[in-house]
Amino acid sequence: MDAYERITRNVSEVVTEEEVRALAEDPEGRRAYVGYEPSGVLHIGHMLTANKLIDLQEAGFEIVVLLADVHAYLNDKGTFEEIRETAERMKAQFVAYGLEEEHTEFVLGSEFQLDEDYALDLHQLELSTTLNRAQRAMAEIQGGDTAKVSHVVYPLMQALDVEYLDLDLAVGGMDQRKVHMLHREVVPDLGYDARPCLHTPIIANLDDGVGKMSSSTGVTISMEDSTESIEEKVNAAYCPPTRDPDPDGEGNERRNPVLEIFQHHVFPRFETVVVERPEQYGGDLEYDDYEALAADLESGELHPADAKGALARYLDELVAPGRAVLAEYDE
Ligand code: NAL
Repeated sequence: MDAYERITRNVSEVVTEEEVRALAEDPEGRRAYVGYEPSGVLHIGHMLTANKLIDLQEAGFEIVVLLADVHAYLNDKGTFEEIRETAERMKAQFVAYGLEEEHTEFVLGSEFQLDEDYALDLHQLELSTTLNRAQRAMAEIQGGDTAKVSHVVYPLMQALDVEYLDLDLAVGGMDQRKVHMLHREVVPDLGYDARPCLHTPIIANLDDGVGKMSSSTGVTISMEDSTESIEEKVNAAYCPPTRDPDPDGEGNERRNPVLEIFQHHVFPRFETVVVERPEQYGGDLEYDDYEALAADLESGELHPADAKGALARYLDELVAPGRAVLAEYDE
């Protein structure tokens, strides 16, 4: 797999292909980043962007993980003290998940977002951006029902951070794309270069294959899940014998979360995937890539129940190191 292929595999959007191709030609030492509002427990959405960071590390990138404490505060996620504490836990779970520590820099937003230069640049963006534009950028990120002034400051800060962290590539889920587009539109006015972006897909809810899997609205998998609870959730998952009919999540069709997790979480992290089956049902099946597994599910060669059994085992393996970290914190 060449660098460009590795950098862009499994992504929903590349902005722009030309700019990312230029990075892929010389990826050594380039800086890619993701930002997260600190939360105490990593869930499958964090793990998905982390898989992309691991791809980027393998391609030679340095990774910056922004633990966006000020953003979490602006999005009403708790007191500043509480948020700081969860940031530490989050960092430990990312390292356990597989980000190489020697090529990953963890930065707290508050380390630079409270500086004078930053505040003045932010105020300049506030002057040049309409309320409507900022609110649209925030629509998919905002928590709570009532829009607060903080919710329009938030995307402007995120747009500015890319410059302040001296980054070459911004990575985020599709829910971040409007903020990244805002970044590309507004930072040139401050005399900064707009940066290219990669957007990863949002996986469907496990239980019904609709919408976005998140802890607030549906069944998700997190580092808090025991082996048994992963088995239970995966066994109860919606798994029609068809491939994803709507890979970019643009429509309202029900999707196949079991296949999506195989594609985005299992195959990127394991060379081969073994589906265990008793001899009387044909014995074990082995897959080197997602396409082959999806084709077998579609043809009926692979039964959804067997696919789910394998999925639960691999997810458990991915979650286990983070689960151990959380257990240490709870002691
Ligand atoms: C991501 C988030 C917050 C601040 C950021 C700053 C720079 C780059 C990325 C950032 C979190 C993200 C979320 N908006 O919804 O989780």
